[in-house]
Amino acid sequence: MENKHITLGEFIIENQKHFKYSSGELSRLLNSIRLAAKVVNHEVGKAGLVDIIGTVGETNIQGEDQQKLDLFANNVFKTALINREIVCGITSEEEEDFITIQGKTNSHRNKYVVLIDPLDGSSNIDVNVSVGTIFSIYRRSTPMGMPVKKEDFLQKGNEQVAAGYIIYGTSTMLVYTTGHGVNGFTLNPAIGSFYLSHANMRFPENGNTFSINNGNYTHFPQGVKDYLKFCQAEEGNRPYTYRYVGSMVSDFHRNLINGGIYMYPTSSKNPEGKLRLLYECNPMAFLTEQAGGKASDGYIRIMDIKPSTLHQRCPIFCGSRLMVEKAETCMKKYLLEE
Ligand code: P6P
Repeated sequence: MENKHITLGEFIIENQKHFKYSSGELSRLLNSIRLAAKVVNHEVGKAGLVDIIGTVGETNIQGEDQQKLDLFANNVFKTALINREIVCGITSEEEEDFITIQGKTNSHRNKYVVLIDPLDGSSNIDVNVSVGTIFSIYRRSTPMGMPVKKEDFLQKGNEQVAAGYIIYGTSTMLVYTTGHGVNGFTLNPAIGSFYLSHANMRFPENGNTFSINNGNYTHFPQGVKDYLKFCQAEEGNRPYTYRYVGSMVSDFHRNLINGGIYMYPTSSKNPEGKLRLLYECNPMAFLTEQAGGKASDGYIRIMDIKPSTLHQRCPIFCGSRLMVEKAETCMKKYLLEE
């Protein structure tokens, strides 16, 4: 089918042939995410109008104020995934432990586990700044029965079969990969369909935008400070432009289109970094590499990191390959001196 005006549903079916071993479950799983994205988008779009803004007065496993929309999004995605009976387990930023799909017919035979940040950047909700959903999909590693943490959820990022994000911005987009490139779909809210608007998305090899919370500057490792000095030097096409939304999906998406680097390094405030390896860094790293970019913790490839806990944090440098490589050079200089 010619790509012109192809819907996400048609695209998923068209590309079914790429999903090795799948007899349609992965397609149905992606379609359940598509449905949930529309429901969350509707609520995000009117968050200012109903009493859904603000916190529920509780904190999540991360010790962060749980915004009502966080909980809403978490429940919408969980319900959509559970009802389709394709998934045997779910890990969410909003849940302390992973969830197994109990009691559904054959749920113990379902092939996939999903790890999700239902609403990333949720602190931006009250100030009407774009937020996003990030998801990561693996085939279960254990043959059947209830999924287990180590083998099924603590898999390396290079085992992902699909990953993507939804950005609830000036328009709502779903961007995802199944290991065959990255494609972006824009929601037409009038009819509730996602249309292929950004086929085969690629990170420009180089860029001139850097995204980092400069407020943490004094706490950064010297290698990061050196790289920031490089970005801001008057030389060649520098100083680069500084853009930081406070929502990873937004900064990542802009950099994917225009070129750039997103960094959340370690700091004395965040000795392990802030972003979560399983449902933020790994899916964004999969998308990055599929779009020709690079994603590391400053030293090694994000998707080669062996996870040890569900909510572990990880430093991340991701985006245009040449920018990430320059940042890694700055970081590794001090590694050699240690
Ligand atoms: P800080 C949102 O909470 C998030 O996980 C990312 O989306 C965002 O880039 C980062 O944290 C913002 O963190 O510490 O700069 O406010």
